[in-house]
Amino acid sequence: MEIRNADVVLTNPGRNYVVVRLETADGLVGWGDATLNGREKAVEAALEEHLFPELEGRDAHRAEDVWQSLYRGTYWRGGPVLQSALSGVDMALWDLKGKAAGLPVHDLLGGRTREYATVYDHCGDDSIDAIVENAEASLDRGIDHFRVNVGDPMGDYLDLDGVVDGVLEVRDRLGPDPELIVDVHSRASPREARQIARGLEPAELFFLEDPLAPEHDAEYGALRNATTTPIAYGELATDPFALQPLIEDGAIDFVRVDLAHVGGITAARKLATVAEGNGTKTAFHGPPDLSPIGQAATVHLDLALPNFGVQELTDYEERYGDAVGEVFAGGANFDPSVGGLDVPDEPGLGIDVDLDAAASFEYERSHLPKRRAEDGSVADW
Ligand code: CS2
Ligand code: MG
Repeated sequence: MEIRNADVVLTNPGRNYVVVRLETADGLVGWGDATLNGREKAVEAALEEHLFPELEGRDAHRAEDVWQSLYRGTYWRGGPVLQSALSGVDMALWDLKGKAAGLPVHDLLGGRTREYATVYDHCGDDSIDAIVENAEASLDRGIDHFRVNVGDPMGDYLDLDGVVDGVLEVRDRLGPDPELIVDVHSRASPREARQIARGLEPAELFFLEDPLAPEHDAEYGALRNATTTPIAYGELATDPFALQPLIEDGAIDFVRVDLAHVGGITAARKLATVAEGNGTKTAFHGPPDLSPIGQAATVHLDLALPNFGVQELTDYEERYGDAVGEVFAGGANFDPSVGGLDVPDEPGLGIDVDLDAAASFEYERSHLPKRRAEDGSVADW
């Protein structure tokens, strides 16, 4: 199954996505997601100038060998740009392998261990009333895992008293049953993270998401020992092997890497297998800046993993109307009767891209918001 053509397509049906398209000599087409929010052009150049020339003529079945040669084999391993590019190639190779075999990707990964991937919904808002209303609307859609961030993410989001008191009030209003999640978005210092995690113990969170940034990896063990609040970590991780010691040491409870940033299905699966051995579960990143191809790849892996924990939900139609659906057909679908995501039992990832529609939604330069503290210094967004 020789790789003949490799292309990258930037499209913006609501937000920017980086789509990898690999075609074999037999005319099979595989799709991958290489979106890196705000750095799309850098990934496009990495693919066109550096990764694609190495793929020409390679055997598309050898996903692991391609992964190794684009990761270790280039000496300059890791980093968000190169790992996102590699992720897109890796997903497209799994898609091709499934299409060649006539099997869905989750079958290639060992087969289903579950019928659907339980999701968590974004219910954060400015006021407690609004959060409770959002959560009730989610419950009506069959979802019982909610992310309940309190406050404006650009403002008082990390006001320590606000976040703890607000979430405790949300718990009070929603009762003991729903599973609650709070995303710190890597904004806390180690001291703040300990305070938030301990302050939130009475709320019995499902997990506290990404309390610390990757430069504080060494602090996760201390945080874990300081609190009973479960810790999820990893959406910023772009070197899978840097995360491995945290999993092995039991310093985190959920691995939430992003399949479009950590090195695709191949990398996320390696980490999940390490995690299985010590009872750590997965909670893979599923934000709107992951394209439906990335979402489909993630759900295929969710369905196959014995240690799946929960899947972050993005509902593209709800957010962007019909536009995303005009470019991407198929992929993961949400089933309200179970509150979970599933993928069609079609060969490969089960998703298709309409290139004409993609071209009609032109890339628009944008980047993540920049945030400054009250004194004018740069703060983490
Ligand atoms: C967030 C993301 O979904 C999440 O958990 O942390 O929306 C994050 O802000 C974006 O992926 C950044 O590109
Ligand atoms: Mg997050």
